[in-house]
Amino acid sequence: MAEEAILGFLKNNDEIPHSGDFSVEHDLDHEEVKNVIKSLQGFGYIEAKAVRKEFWDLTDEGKKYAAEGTPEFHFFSAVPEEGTISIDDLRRILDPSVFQVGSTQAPKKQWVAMGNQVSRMVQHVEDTVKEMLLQMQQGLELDKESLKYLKNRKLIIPAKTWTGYSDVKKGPNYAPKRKIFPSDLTRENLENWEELELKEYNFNAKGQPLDAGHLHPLLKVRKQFKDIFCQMGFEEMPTNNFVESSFWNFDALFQPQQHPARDSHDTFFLKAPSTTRELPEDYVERVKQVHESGGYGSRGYNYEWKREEANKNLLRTHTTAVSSRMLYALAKGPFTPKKYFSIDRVFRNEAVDRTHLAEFHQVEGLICDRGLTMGDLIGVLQEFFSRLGMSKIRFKPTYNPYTEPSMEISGYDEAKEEWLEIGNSGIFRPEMLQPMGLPDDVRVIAWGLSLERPTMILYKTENIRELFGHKVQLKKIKESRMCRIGIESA
Ligand code: FB9
Repeated sequence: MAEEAILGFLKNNDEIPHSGDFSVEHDLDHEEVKNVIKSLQGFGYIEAKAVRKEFWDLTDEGKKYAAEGTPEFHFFSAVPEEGTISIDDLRRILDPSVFQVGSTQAPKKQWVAMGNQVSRMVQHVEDTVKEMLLQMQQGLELDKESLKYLKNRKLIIPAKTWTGYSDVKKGPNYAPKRKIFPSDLTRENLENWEELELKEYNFNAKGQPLDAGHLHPLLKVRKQFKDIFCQMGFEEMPTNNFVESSFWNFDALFQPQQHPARDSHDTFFLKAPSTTRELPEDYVERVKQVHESGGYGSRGYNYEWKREEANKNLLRTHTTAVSSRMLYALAKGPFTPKKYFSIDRVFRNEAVDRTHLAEFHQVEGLICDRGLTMGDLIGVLQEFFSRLGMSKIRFKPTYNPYTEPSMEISGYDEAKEEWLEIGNSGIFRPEMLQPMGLPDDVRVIAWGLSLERPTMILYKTENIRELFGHKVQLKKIKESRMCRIGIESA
C-alpha cells in the first residue's frame, strides 16, 4: 500500500519533501511509510534523508520565566543604574527564589558586580532566556547551544522525538513497482535461468541467531587450556572430589599442621563428614616421620604431628591435593615418567574482592621424571605460556611449603605494556616425594594458575562476579565470542 503510493508518487513527482506530510496527505501510517522508505532505499529504488526532530516541553520553572522573565533579569533590574545597593536590601525586596537564582546567574553573566554592595556592570541587558523560552512556546526551532543551555538549567525537558525522511527521490534502481527477484533456484525457474535475475546475495547478512545452548566463557577458556595440555602430551588428572582430607591436601605436601593456611580462616573444614574414613597407614607413618623428624636429607619440622589433624575433611584449597594422590599412586607401580594436568574448582575462605571469590578454578601442570631441573621447568613454562599468547615471561623466587625452589611467574602484557602475575611454580620437595616411595632421582616440576584471571582478561570482565555467581548476565554469556588462545599464537 505505502510502497505503491511512494513509488507511484515519484513516477510523476521529483521528490517527497516530508514523509510525515506525505503520510497525512495519503492517509498512510507514518511508521509503515518509514519502514517502506528504509527498505526501498536499501534496494536503491529511492534515496532519502533520515530526519530526527526533538520536541521539548518547558518545565514549570521554564513556563514561569517565559511568563514573568528570568530571576537574573529581575535581580539586575533591582540594582540601581547608578551607585550600589546592599545585598541585604536585594534579599529583602526580591522573592527568595528570584534572589537565590538571580544572585548566581546575574554575576555569572557579568551583569552585576557582587559584594556587600551590588552595582551594575552594564547599563542595559536583554532577557534572552525569556525570549528563547517564548520562541519555544511558539514552536520555533532553537539552535543546539541554546537548547543545551536551557536543558542544563532544567527549563526545558525532552517531550517526544519525531523521526522520518525528507528529500525522498528516485534512486539508481528506481522502478514504479518493486521487482521481486527470486532468491532461490527452483525447478520452475531453472527452465529460463539464462534471463533470470536472481536476488543479490547479501554476504554481510547476519544469519538467524541460533537459539542454542552457549558455553560459559570459563568453559571456553578451559577447553583451550585442555587442548594446549593435550597437545603438549599431558593427561588429565581426575578432580571429581571437592571434599578432601587434610592429609592429601596438606600433610602429603609436607605442609606443617600449624601452617596458617590450615586454620579455618583460610580453609573450609567440614562439619559432616568431619573426618576421612581411611588413609594408607604405612604411607601415613612415613609422612608423620618426615614432618616430625625429617629424613631423605631433611631435618623435618620437629613438631608433634597429630593424626586427628590429618583426618579432618575440608573443601580442597588447591588441585595440588589431586597431584599428591596421583604421585602416590604412581609410586606404587614401577616408575614411568608422567605429564599430568588438572583444571577444577578449589575453595579458599579468603577475603573476596573484584578478582577473588571463595572459590576459583585452579589450573595445574606437573611433569614427573628422573633428573628434571629448574631449566626443564623454565622451558616448559615458556612453551606453555607462549601457547597462551604470553611469549615474554619472567620469574621471581617465592615460597611454597611443598616446592623448593619456587618461582612466581609474570608475563608481559604487550597491550597494557605492563608485567602481570600469571602463576606460581616449583620443584616438589623430596620430603613430599620420598615418603610416597618414588625413586630418589625422580624429580617433579609443577606450576599453577587460575582459570578466572585469564578469562577475565580475555573477555574484558572487570569484576569476577560478572563471570561467576548470581550476578552473571546470561545475555553476556550468549554473546561471548569464541576463545582463540592457543590458536592465534599457534
Ligand atoms: O592465574 C593467575 N594470573 C593469570 C594467569 C593467566 C593469565 O593469562 C592471560 C591471558 C593470557 C593472566 C593472569 N594468577 C594465579 C596470578 C594472580 O592472579 C594471583 O593474584 C591470583 N592467583 C590465584 C591464587 O590466589 C590466591 C592465581 C591463582 C593461583 C596462584 C597459584 C597457583 C594456582 C592458582 C599455584 C600453584 C602451584 C605452585 C607450585 C606447584 C604446583 C602448583
